[in-house]
Amino acid sequence: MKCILVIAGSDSSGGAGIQADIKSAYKLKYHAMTVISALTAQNSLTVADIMPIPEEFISKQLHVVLEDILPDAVKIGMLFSTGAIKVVSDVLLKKKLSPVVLDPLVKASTGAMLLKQESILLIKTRLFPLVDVIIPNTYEAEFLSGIEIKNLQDVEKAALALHKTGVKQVIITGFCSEDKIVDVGYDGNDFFYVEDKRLLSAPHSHGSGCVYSTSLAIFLAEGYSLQHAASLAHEFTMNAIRKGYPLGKGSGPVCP
Ligand code: PXL
Repeated sequence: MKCILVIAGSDSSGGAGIQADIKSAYKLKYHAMTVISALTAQNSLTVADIMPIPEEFISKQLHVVLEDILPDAVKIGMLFSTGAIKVVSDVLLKKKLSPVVLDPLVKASTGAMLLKQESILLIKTRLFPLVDVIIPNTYEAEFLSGIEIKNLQDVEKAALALHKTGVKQVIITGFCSEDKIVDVGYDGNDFFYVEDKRLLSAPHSHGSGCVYSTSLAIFLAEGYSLQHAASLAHEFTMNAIRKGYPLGKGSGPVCP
């Protein structure tokens, strides 16, 4: 059985985080190993609280799993604390794991910060250079690069700025212009674009970023090129958004 190591936070409403990662992996016939970095108390309207898992215990989860099982792919989601960033970076330095996809989460769609203020610099300097791909959405790309994104050229500028941190490859997802949505990839040499029609309505999209990053890691593990994997992950995620269902009073979960 092929397997993916997911390092991420738990979403008590079951829509995003580890729960979305497990569903995506299962759909793509991968077993998911789940190292939990933080617990969130949330529903479809709000993240009410976050409890970071102590770094010693994140480290223990990682070491015990990796001592026994070598993953075919790694996806890193919400890390939140500087301790989590340090522990994950240390493991990536010591173990040869690949492909490693990092979703540099900053904020939940409902507004709560998923990355502590003091973690922002550390994730860029310590973790970015150790992963294969980062997949910020447009907001995260602006936030992490300091470049305001108004048009496609700005997206490219932000991708180049983020690439300068030492990360090998960057995909900025979900840039919207008129009736189109574009994911912009930069593989270290060239740009590529995954273009699609914007959905007229996407009321239930909670967890879409998690579905994208987990499926991208799996498609890369299956041997597809970055561009091909990006287009398959885009398609997989759009389908999950189309099939999202109403649950709770806010945005319901996607359905991978
Ligand atoms: O969708 C981003 C995300 C990822 N991981 C966790 C989350 C959220 C959004 O709420 O709670 C744990």
